[in-house]
Formats: sequence, C-alpha cells, structure tokens
Amino acid sequence: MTRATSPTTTTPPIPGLRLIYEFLTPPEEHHIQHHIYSEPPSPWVTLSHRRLLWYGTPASTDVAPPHKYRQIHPLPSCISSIAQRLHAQGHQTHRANHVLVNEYRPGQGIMPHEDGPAYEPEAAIVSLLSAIDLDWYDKRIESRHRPVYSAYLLPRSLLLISGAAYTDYLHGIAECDVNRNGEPRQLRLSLTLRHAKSVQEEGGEEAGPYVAPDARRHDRLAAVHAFERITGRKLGALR
Ligand SMILES: O=C(O)CCC(=O)C(=O)O
Repeated sequence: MTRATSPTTTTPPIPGLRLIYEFLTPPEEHHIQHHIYSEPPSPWVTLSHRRLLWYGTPASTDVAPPHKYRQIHPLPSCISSIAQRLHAQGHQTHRANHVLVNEYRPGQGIMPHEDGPAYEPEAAIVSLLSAIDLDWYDKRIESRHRPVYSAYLLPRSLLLISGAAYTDYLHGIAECDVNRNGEPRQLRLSLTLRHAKSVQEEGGEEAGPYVAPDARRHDRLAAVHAFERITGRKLGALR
C-alpha cells in the first residue's frame, strides 16, 4: 500500500483523487465548527460509530426525508460558500446541494463504502479539527478488502473524488485510536459535499431512509427513527 506522508503530496496514485492542503483558512475552520456545534441536537443522527448531520437536498437513498420534504435543513451560509467556491474554482462540475457532516471521536470510523448513483459522481471531503487516514480499496481486485492507498487528511484539507476514484474504489476509516503515523486520534469533523440527483433523474420512486452499507442493526433503527420523526411517516416494515 502506498501512502501520502508529506503535506506536499497532492496527487494520490488513484485516478480521480486530488488532495489539496489548507483549503480552509483557520478562521473559516473555526467558523464552520462553531456553526455546527451551535445546531440543536435534534438534526444529529447518532450511530454507534459516529454522528452525522445533513444539510440540503436529500438524496433518494438518504436518511433524510423524500423529495416532498426537500430543503428542510438548508445549507448555512458558511457551508454554502464552500460549495460555491468548489464550483467556481472548477473543483466540482455540479454545485453541491447536499452536505453531510460526520463527527468522529477517537476509535470511531466509517466502513468501506462507495457514494453510489444517488449523487453526481463527484464528492469533496473537507476535514476539520484533526487528521485521519482515509483508506481506499479497489473493488475490481480479488484482495479488495485490503486498502491500496491511504490518504492522510490534515485538518483544513480538501479531498476531491471523481472518475475512477468515485466508481471503482471504496473508501473507509478504520475504527482505531491512532493514525498510522502513531499520533493519537482526536475529535474530527468532516464535510462531504455532493450534488444529490433528483428522484426523477434517478428514475426512482419515493425512497425510505438511507441505510448505509455499513450500518449495524442499532444504526438502522436510529436511521428509521430519525426518518419517522422528521416525516411523521411510520416505517414499521423496515424495522
Ligand atoms: O469523514 C470522511 O473523511 C469520510 C466521509 C465519507 O466517506 C462519506 O461521507 O461518505
């Protein structure tokens, strides 16, 4: 496995992956963090291995409500300005309309997954507060359970995912207390900015809650509860 070790490494060996350091300024990082932690507890969804919060247009596969409840939680200005900048600077073809905030405490992570067809095939991950290793797995090879690359995401960095990185690889964060360089993990926030396709574009019907591929039973129930609370719909059959 190869690994980015120095802050000057910006071209990971996976087509469609680009890493840009110091994309956010420290005041921007502080402002976004402050906004996120000023949110009331209700929009947060607590999973057993991380917490998440979403803004913007729900994707059809989301824990967020279906299309008739769109924009219940609009992007705050400190985050929509990031979406605007990514688009204006040519980093994203489609201006992000969907932003997922993930919060990780030491020992927490996210199972290897792909972002899938509910979004335009490009994603941007902005890291805040502390560094973490984001592991990449090649879906096309037999040893697909072993990472082929690990991107060391420093706070304020931007990771851009498109092309083969979006379609042919999974990405995930190991649940451990230390990064590969031996530094202890600390509280981390990330913003994942994507453009959710409309339900019509996808050709789908109204969808239920997003149940992430890595979700454990406990998490599936949390997703169902959040969906029911927001939409007022009962999803007994999914329990
Ligand atoms: O927190 C991260 O860096 C990864 C987030 C992620 O993979 C996702 O939101 O799909």
